[in-house]
Amino acid sequence: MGLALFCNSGIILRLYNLSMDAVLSPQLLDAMDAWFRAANYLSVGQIYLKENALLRAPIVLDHVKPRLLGHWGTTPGLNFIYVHLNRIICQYDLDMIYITGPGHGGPGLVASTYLEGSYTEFYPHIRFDADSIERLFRQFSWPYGIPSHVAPETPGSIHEGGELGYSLLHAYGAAFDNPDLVVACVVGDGEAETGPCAASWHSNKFLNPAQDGAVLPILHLNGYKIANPTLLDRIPREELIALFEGYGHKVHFVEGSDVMEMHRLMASTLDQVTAEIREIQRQARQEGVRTRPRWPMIVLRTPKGWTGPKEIDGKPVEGSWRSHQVPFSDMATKPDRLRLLEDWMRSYRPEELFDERGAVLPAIRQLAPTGNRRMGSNPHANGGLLLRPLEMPDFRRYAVPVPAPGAQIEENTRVLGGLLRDVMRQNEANRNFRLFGPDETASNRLGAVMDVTDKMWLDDLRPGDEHLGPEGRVMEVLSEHMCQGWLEGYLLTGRHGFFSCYEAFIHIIDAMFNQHAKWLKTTLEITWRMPIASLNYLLTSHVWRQDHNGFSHQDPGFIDHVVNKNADIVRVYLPPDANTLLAVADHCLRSKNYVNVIVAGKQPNPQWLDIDAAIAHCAAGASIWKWAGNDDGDPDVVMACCGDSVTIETLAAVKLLRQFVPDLRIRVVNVVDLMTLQQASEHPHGFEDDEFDALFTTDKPIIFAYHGYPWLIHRLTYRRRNHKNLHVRGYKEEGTTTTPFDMLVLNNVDRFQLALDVIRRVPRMKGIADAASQTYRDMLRKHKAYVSAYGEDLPEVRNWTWNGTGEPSS
Ligand SMILES: Cc1ncc(C[n+]2csc(CCOP(=O)(O)OP(=O)(O)O)c2C)c(N)n1
Ligand SMILES: [Mg+2]
Repeated sequence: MGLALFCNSGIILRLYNLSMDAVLSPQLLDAMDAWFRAANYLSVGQIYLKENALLRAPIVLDHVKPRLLGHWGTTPGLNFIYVHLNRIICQYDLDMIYITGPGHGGPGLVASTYLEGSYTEFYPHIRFDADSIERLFRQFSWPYGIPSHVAPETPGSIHEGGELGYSLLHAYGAAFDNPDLVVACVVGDGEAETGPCAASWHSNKFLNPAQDGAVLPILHLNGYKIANPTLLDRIPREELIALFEGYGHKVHFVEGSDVMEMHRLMASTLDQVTAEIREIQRQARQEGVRTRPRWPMIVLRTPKGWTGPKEIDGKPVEGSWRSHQVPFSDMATKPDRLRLLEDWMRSYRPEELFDERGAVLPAIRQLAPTGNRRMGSNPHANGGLLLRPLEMPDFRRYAVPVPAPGAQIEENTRVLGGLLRDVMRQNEANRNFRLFGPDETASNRLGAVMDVTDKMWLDDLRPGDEHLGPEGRVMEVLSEHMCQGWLEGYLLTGRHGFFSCYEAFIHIIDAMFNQHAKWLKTTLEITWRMPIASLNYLLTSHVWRQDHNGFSHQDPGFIDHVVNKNADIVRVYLPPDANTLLAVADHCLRSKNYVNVIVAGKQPNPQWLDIDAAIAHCAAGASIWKWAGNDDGDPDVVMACCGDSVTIETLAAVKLLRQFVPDLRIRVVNVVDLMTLQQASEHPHGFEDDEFDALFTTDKPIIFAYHGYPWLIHRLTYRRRNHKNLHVRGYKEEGTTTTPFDMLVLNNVDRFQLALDVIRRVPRMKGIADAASQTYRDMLRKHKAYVSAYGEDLPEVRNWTWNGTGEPSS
């Protein structure tokens, strides 16, 4: 029969159906091994060669890339797994995607997606001929070519694997609500030492076998990282088994270095784990079994750099950390290495893999599944293709009535909870929306969602447990990494989500945010990558209202971190009240390809804008609150505010000033969309200079009360005409467990300080500056004495209102 056995032909299916021992017929075994050799050949070629791709001549220095870049060590293992997954996809008609934690094995994924034909469909200039293979080699790790990792450019990838640790999380995120999907996930044994990866094994407790897909973790125990052995390779076997059984898995070992033997072992093991996955799903789906299953996983132990050079200069390379990147270089000074490279590449017997023209032999290519079953073409790995917009209720329905500014008190995030509850309800049938949070959904006042869904929970329930259940769409686990990673995987496969988190602790995922933002930025330039839903953060329990916790919980710096990223990707909103929060959240949930950061408190807060005014304000991004000021178009001072707590403070300062210096003309500007402050040339939301000047003037003092670190406002506005008159107050790392107002005092952003700032900066107020300073010092003394004695703020602070008339009064 030879190699001409095609994956989807009846012949091969009959062949597959033989008994376990004969799972790989000699012919199939040979064909799969040929694929493995071809993938390895193409991987080495990408790392080393820019010419003579098919070794039609002996390798000379000119054929070799001047800079040898890439990672060989992990690659043969990834190639080996790929061809075996192809076999089970064909055999069992699986809908499968492949996530590779050691994404530095990029050449392997490029090679395999090339062999299966999907690469050429995305990149038509890379065809099946010798010139194309040369182009394929040359472009790898080459300026303006392709990156060395499994980056967005790589077909079939939702996981670049550059920053290690998140593969399993992405895999589970992809599997949620995708009942027919199997996500094969390679976890590097080095990657497995990272904190996020260590936590992520618990993800199996959140996978409902009835309604979610399956994840097949494959721990790639190649024994080494860059320069060291790995812990999991060196611990005793019983400990390794106990560890993963302890995480709830059934462990299958595939171990060895004899390639043919390993093919047989891997094939029979994959048959077995596929049967186990199917049985778990059958029991859950047909018999209604609701207990948490023991999902299978594979431990694949192969030498690092398998099939590569055994030794260089008397030192082991295969089976050693020395194979991690490029096993040998310095070809210019050590010409014998050209022979080494040639011998290595010829060991894959290219003459058996490519025809005269350089086309990969059909017998190899046809081992691949067809169409969207190819892992490089699976639409789940290009999630925008599957994205359907959320069904959104009209957010105006949740609006808080605001008869007059300040007349009403609400907890802003609780109002948002109503909207999220109905987003959850309206999309229940589509199963494409989930809420993520580290144990804080209720604490963050979003508990209304629990009226329509539970928190996902598969394990034991005890009396007193509330809102826990296996169908729950609220994902709570005390790991910000897990929330973030799941959500990314969920979004990347074409669904929607919302992540609420304490403001200070979102920093835990700074690095994960970085990677997601980089991924999104890159996809903007890849025409075949369809836009996905935005990653939406609600940061609450924020710096100014950490009443229970104190200094450790006070950190508004995530915003500073976020604005470093590409302006096409990041958006930051600080809605001052519930109606603006509703308008912002509605916008974010409908948006695509952004990271939206919303900062909003959960404590009782005066409401400023009715829903129509809120919509107009959010559409503008920043505007003059005429009802709060008295400038008549010609202010003495601009009092700007951005953030809910500091907006209250600004208005309180305005009230004081209007009482004590009634002829002072004050303009109040509120900023809800932080990025309006930046130049239009720098951010799509940035105001043109004229727009900015129309709010902030070109020459009047601006006292800007900002929610976070004050330097950020300077950073965003340093090129504005009136920057020289900008004075920013914000959080300056002074904090503790104290009263809400004392927090503002400690950071000099309290109403008295703001009022004093105004008096000091408006030239014609000079005459009263000394008296005002004295009054300020007296007030602070009174405040400090009171909070020390009574443990709460002064009555006039606690009971402060704007008076609900829009007009300040004493
Ligand atoms: C979070 C993180 N820390 C460090 C690195 C640098 N790094 C790249 S590869 C690697 C070793 C990875 O070892 P392993 O996961 O075992 O992969 P493999 O052996 O398959 O190459 C390290 C430390 C990284 N990419 N990400
Ligand atoms: Mg390793």
